[in-house]
Amino acid sequence: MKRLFIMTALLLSVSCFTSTECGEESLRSIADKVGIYIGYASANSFWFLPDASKYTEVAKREFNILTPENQMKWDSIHPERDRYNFSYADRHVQFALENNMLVHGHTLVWHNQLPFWLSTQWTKDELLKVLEDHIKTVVSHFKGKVKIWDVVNEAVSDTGTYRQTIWYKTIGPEYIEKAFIWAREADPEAILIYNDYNIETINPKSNFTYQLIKELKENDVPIDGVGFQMHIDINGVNYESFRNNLKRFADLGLKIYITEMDVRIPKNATHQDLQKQAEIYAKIFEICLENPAVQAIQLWGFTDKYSWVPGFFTGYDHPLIFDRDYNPKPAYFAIKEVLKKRITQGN
Ligand code: 9MR
Repeated sequence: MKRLFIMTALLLSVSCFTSTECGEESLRSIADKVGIYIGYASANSFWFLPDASKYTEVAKREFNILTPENQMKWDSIHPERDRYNFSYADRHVQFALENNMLVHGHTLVWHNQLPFWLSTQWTKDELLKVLEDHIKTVVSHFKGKVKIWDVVNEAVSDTGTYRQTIWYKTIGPEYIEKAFIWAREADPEAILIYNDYNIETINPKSNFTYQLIKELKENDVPIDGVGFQMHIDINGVNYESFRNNLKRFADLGLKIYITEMDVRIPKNATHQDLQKQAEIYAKIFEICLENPAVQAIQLWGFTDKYSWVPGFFTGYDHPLIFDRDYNPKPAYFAIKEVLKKRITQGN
C-alpha cells in the first residue's frame, strides 16, 4: 500500500515537472504580476483546427494578448474594393475578449498579402483614398476592442532605405504619416506602432527606422510605439546591441513591443539545441524586462505544430515554446524563471 502511494506520488511529480496541467502557475499569471503582456500569433481559423480544444485551452491558460497571424491582413479583411469581410477577424477578437486578453491588430499597411483587386494601376489620389477608406473602416470596426495596431509594417528595406512597395511607389513616403493620422482619427485610444523585422539590434536598417520614427515624432505624427518582430535563429542576437537599441527607441518616448518572436533551430533538434534556444529566449526576456518601455512580448504562435518556420526556412523547425504535442519545452520554463526572478527582485 505504502509502495503504491510512493509510486503514485512519484508519477505525479514527474508529470508535473514536464507539464503545466497540474497546478503549476501559468505564464500569463506570472506575467500579470510582473506587469507585462505575453502573447502569441493566433492561427488561421483556429476554431476549425482538428485539435482546437487543446489549442484554445493552452492559449487562454498561458497568454494574455494575441495577434491574429493572418486574418486581419488586407486579403482576408478587404477581399473586394467595396466589400469587407470581418467574420474571421471577429472570431479572434471574440476569443480574446472572452478570455480577458488584449488584441494586437496586424496590420493596416503592408506590401504582402494584398487582395488581387489592388494590383492594378492607381493614381496617387486614388490610392490615398483607398488607403484612407481601408484604415478608417478597419480601425472603426474594432474601435475599443483592438488596443494596439501595427499601422505600418515593414516599410524599410533590408539595406536601410524606403522599401519600394505599391504604397511608396504610388504615393511617396507620406503614406506613412497619413496612415498614422487616419488610424488616430478612427480610434483615438488605440496605441499605434511601426513594426518591422531585423531592427532589433543596431544596424543600417534599424538606423533608418530610428531616423524615420524620430522625424515622425518631430512632425507630431501620432505614433506611440515600435514593434521589433524578432524572428531569430539559434545564433541569437548581439545582446549589448539589442539593449542599446531598445534604449535609443525608448528615449524617443516610444512604447516598445516584441511582436513576433521565434527562435528557429535545425530540424530534428537535439537536447542541446533546445537548451540553447531556451537560453536565447531567456536572455531576450531578461533584457526586455530591464527596460520599462517594453510593454509586451509576443511569440509568432506557441506550438511548433502551427509555426510558419518549417514552410519558409529549409532545414529549420521547432521555433516556439511548446512542442507539437503541446508539451512545454525548455524555453517555456526558462522564460518563466526569468519572469519569476523579476517578481522576487521587485519590478
Ligand atoms: O506567419 C505568417 C504566414 O502564415 C504567412 O504565410 C506569411 C505571408 O507573408 O506571413 C507570416 O507572418 C508574417 C507577418 O505577417 C509579418 N512579419 C513576418 C511574418 C513571418 O513571415
